[in-house]
Amino acid sequence: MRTLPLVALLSLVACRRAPSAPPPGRTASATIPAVDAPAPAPIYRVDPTVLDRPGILQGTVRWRGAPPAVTPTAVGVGGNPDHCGAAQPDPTLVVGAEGGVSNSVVWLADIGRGAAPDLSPVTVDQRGCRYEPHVLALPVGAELRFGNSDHGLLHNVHAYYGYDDDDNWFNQASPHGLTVTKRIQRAGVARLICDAGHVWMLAYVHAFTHPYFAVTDAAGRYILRAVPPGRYTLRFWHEGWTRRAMEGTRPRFSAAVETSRVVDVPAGTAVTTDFTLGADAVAVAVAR
Ligand SMILES: [Cu+2]
Repeated sequence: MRTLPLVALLSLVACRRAPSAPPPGRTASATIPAVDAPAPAPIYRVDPTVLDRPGILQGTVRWRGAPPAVTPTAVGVGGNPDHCGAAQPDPTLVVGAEGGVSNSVVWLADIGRGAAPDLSPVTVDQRGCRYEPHVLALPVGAELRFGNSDHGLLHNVHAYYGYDDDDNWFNQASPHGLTVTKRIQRAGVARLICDAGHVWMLAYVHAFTHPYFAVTDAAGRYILRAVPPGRYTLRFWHEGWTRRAMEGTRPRFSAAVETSRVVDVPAGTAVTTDFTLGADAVAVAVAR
């Protein structure tokens, strides 16, 4: 089912952004307005009265062309090679057999009313010296639980809000067999790294005040259900995949790739918006 013109195209150049500064945008061509400067998110209220005939927003994130080679990180002496092996894979870009890009996040940036968020706990495991999953999304108020499945190995979860190391969330030792729980209190993106010598360990936690978000699966698919009819700003995020620097032995990657587009969701209708990523680190949204 499609409700938007095929030609609607929007492309935004990826850029590094501060949490309070939305990325500058540029409209290539669009029959639906591009979003240059998203407005601040409204206060979200649970309101069943707007859910009589909800719609669905769905789509796929695909890689255009051949995926770039990703560089494994060598596990040095301080990284417990007896547990973690000689090298660990780069977690940033995962492209499936059909070109689907997992670990992208898609959400509604400006929804004010709708369904209640699911506050079930979400678990991230530390297994094989990696975070599983690598990208998580959950609502404010939900519990984030950390497990450590690496027998005999101490991890240390250090969480920062944003992309730099200057806004501490928590710093928590995570021994094998112990579950650590943190409640999500702030919307936005946070970054998890390990301070126990495992410099390749990296995860992202996206938090929202509403339930309208999704992380793409192994086929690159996302789906937002129970969307009240209306016009929304659909936001796309991928963490970025180019190594730009080493911080000691820890790799630091390029800025996240982000874009937005305006979508109309008619009552009782499924609307499809796909996203394409490429080596030029530009995200393109196409309605179909
Ligand atoms: Cu660790």
